[in-house]
Amino acid sequence: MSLTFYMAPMSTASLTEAVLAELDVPVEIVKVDIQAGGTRTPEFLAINPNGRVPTIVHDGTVLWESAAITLYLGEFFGVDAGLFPAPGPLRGEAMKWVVWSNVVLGEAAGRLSQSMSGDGAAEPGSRDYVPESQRSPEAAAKAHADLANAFAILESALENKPFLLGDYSLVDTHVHCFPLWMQMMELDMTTFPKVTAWTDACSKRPALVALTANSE
Ligand SMILES: N[C@@H](CCC(=O)N[C@@H](CS)C(=O)NCC(=O)O)C(=O)O
Repeated sequence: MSLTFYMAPMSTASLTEAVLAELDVPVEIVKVDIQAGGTRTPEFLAINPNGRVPTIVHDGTVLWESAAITLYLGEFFGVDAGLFPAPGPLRGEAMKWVVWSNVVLGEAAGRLSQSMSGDGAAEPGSRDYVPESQRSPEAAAKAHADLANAFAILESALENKPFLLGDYSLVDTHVHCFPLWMQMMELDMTTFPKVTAWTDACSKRPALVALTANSE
């Protein structure tokens, strides 16, 4: 089995990094320096024409988009590891939450980050960088409202269960990275106590604690 993971620290690739840490599968890690143009070389664009990380190559199959990667790794390695549901209704729930987290929650979080300057905002040189002149309080307020709405959905999903599918799964590994990112951006999360407690519980998973310790 061969598995290569193209990543950059503190990027969307952190989601895949967390999923791989939970799965504990042998992986070759290739660090790509975004600021130095590592995502725009002909070699990298030949693997991922979007020029973005995360990207994985598993036994010759190239995958990009973090949600697709989590679902693929879940299906391939996670079912046997007891971290991802077999095909059936719970698998559908897993697909729903992972895709939603990228398309709705992550999209709003990305807009909020782009509307801010300083820590948490995309660095100059990144494709996602928005120059100061193009940032506006209106865009920030809209991103904030959309994010609050997404967190409210997550808060009510966690009303009666500790994890999104009941038991801990790769869905939690993936989705909790978004509120974790917002915590790092010092977003006030006090109105979402269940999301905060769940994010903390996910971060305390031994594999994720070890991952954080190794990357410091
Ligand atoms: N929708 C993609 C987003 C990936 C993405 O935006 N990655 C950024 C890092 S956070 C990137 O690789 N940027 C490269 C660049 O700016 O050149 C996913 O979920 O995988």
